[in-house]
Amino acid sequence: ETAKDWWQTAQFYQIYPRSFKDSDGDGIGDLNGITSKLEYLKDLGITAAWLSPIFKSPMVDFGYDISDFFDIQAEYGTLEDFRALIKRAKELDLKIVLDFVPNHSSNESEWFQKSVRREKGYADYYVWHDGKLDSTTGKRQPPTNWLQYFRGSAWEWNEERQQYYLHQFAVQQPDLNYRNPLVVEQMKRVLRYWLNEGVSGFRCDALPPLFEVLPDGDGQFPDELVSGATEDTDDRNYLTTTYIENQPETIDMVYQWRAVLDDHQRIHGGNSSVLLIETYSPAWFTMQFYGNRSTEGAHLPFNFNLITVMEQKGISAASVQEAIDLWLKNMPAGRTPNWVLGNHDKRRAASRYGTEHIDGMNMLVMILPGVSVTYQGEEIGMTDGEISWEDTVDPWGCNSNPDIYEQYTRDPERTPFQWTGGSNAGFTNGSFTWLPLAADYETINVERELSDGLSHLKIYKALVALRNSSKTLQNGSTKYQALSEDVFVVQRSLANSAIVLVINFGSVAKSVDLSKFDKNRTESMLLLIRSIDSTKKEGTQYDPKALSLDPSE
Ligand code: ISL
Repeated sequence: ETAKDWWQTAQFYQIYPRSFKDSDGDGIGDLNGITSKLEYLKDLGITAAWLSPIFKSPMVDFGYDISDFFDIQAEYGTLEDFRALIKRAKELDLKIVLDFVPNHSSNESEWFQKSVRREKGYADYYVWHDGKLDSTTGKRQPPTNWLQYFRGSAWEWNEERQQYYLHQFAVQQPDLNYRNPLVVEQMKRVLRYWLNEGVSGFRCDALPPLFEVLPDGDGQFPDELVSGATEDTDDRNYLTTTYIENQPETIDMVYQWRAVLDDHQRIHGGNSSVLLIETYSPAWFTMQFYGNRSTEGAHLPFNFNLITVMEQKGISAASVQEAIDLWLKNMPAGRTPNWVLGNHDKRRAASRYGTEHIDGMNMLVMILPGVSVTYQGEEIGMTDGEISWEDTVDPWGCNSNPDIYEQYTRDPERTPFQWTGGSNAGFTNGSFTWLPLAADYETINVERELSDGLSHLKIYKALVALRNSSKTLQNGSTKYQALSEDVFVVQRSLANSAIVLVINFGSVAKSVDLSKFDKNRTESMLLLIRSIDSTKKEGTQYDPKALSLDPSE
């Protein structure tokens, strides 16, 4: 057993900077706010934090539309503030990972402005096309029927250049052209720049749309087919995404970024830095990001199966088993698995799974082998905010209408972090918050949960502490099984020790016979049950033949 590198046993935590902590009273989270809360993360046992984008941006997509990849958004702070954050993190031995948004820039980026004007070196920085003429009306039409993620066409006419440009996200997020070597090199410069500022790696945004299919000999792209997934012709699910997602060149680009990171370490020394890949793709594509026999790729392509499988099939022991199988049975040998319950694009875990399941799900991701990733607020069981149409700011929501926006908007999972039960949940000293608070902040907040006996936060802390210290959880073998429709069990074991998690997803009490699950090892088990520090203490004696579980325990 070779020693594990820091990222292989990391406890990652996603910070959404706009909503984490405001230090200057403007109602918008900022870097100094984050720095002031690094001790909180340390106290939780977090070992690495990933920050959603902090770069200069007109904030159409709240930082995922970057106008200067080498500068900090002024409302979040300055480069000096960022350096202070990195310095404090180093003192606390916390790794900081930045968001890398390679697919597109903001339309306010200098690169795009120059490209519109066809300036030398920039003319082909983006994906430009003349479009086509409708044979009957003679009118100009977009080159293809391709749809953007945020509803509507993926092509926008530019009056000045007299061409269409491709945008797989909002109109204000033109897609960079990765078939242009200048773009490829420019984006590697971005990686090197922030590595030199002391970051420990990158979460790479939106990989599926990085490349599109090559045009034919006449420069024409193919139309997508009607997929049948929805009747709504603006919804991306109306069409297939065969030509605009998951192209093989995308995998190779990630391998090139990995080489940038490894080269940096070879030249400058220090710890390894990581690549985390955001992709909602089928396993055959996702797993390639890890690398192959000859080339290293990303350290961790995110595993979203505990989100996506359960969105489709609901919460049950069987769907949990399916989600775990989907990763562990497809992952190439020798790679590190990971487990994600939520992020800033998905409904809050506590709202999606039900508040009664949040402790069980946190236990699950922390007992499973490899890395777990927590989205800010999951540790206290934050729930979705209720955001009216009038208050809606997410472009995906705004591109719909008052009747259907709730299907699309991502505002509910982005409400300000709940530090206290006081004014504006302790998020800001000012009176304004950029999104309304979730209604439950007076009961669900850090201050209260740190003092309450059996809170989500206390359970979370106990779990992370166990994970960080337990060789069985770090190196042990893994066995898991749905014992019935409701009861799921995971066992990690190393030599003579075993840690077992039993979850009852059902709404009635259950008696479970664990001896069927593992005949040989029913004695020295440390059982993790929801009531980790109250009635059922670690190491308490249980009858493995008749373990009683309360509903949702
Ligand atoms: O949100 C999604 C599923 O719920 C995805 O379709 C999402 O749009 C996709 O995974 C890309 O997301 C990332 O890039 C977007 C940005 O809006 C998201 O916040 C980010 O996570 C564009 O940069």
